[in-house]
Amino acid sequence: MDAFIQERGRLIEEALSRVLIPVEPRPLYEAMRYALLSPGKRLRPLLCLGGCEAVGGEIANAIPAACAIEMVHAMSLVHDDLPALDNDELRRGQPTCHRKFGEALAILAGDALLAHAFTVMVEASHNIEPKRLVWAIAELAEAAGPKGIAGGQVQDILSAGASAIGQETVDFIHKHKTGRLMAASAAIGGIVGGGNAEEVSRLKEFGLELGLAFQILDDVADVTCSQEELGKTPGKDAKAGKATYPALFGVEASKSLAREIIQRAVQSLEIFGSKAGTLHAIAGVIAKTAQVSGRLRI
Ligand code: GRG
Repeated sequence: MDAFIQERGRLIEEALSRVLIPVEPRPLYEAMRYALLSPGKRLRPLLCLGGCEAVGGEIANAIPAACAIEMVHAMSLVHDDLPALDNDELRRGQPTCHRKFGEALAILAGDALLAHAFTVMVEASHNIEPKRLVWAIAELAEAAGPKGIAGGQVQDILSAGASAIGQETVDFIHKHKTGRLMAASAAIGGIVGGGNAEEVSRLKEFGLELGLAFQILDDVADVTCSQEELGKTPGKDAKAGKATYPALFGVEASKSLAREIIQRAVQSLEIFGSKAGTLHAIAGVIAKTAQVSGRLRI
């Protein structure tokens, strides 16, 4: 594991532990904390810090936004696991939020995480110019909504079990469901770090392509990994009749396509030179799982 990433991971973990100090109603905070603080890779907050560094920004200024992004991600996982969606029992190696707290509390914890993410982003971002903060908020909101995660998830549901779903639809789903939040993560880091429009746009291109490759590899892992390795139930995509890269092209071709996409993604980082070190390291870790069929570990 890259020491660079490890160090930034520690900063994120510490900050996350401070964003949800429990008050009343305690059970709501408990469910929110359970979803947020369970052991995830913190890939999106890392992308946010990496984007900030790439434009020469101070990473302390990107920490509140990085926490907000992880809150949105955690919320999407909680809702994804619900009986009405994936109906999963295991997430991050632990019982899913609704299994532990019941469905009503899990739905509300997800809702509260989504809303509170924006409070965290605004309250703690004292050093960010208001215009930049509004820009960053708009990016995060768009990545979560119909043009992002929610839109991708609906297309995913509509496509499950349907015949003749091709690569174009799968790319649409992956880019919306996964890519847009990764794009926003890197871009928001660039925005709060003081980057210009061109730099932010390159960070977005990078994150979107990386997100596509990441989702392809996540789908490969669903086919090739055990429950212990995944921390969630494997084989669910095939069971649900989902169109994925492994279903369309097979495991080996999917891994090599993911590698090509990552190569394309890092080309967007050229303008940042050595300042994009963290982003290169993250892309490198993801690319490595394209060589072995393992679970992505950061
Ligand atoms: C955000 C408004 C809003 C609604 C949510 C349920 C839903 C709508 C969307 C589901 C999105 C989803 C779960 C996409 C999969 C993305 C993905 C690859 C998740 C796994 O990411 P990792 O491996 O997870 O980074 P960890 O646990 O490491 O954080």
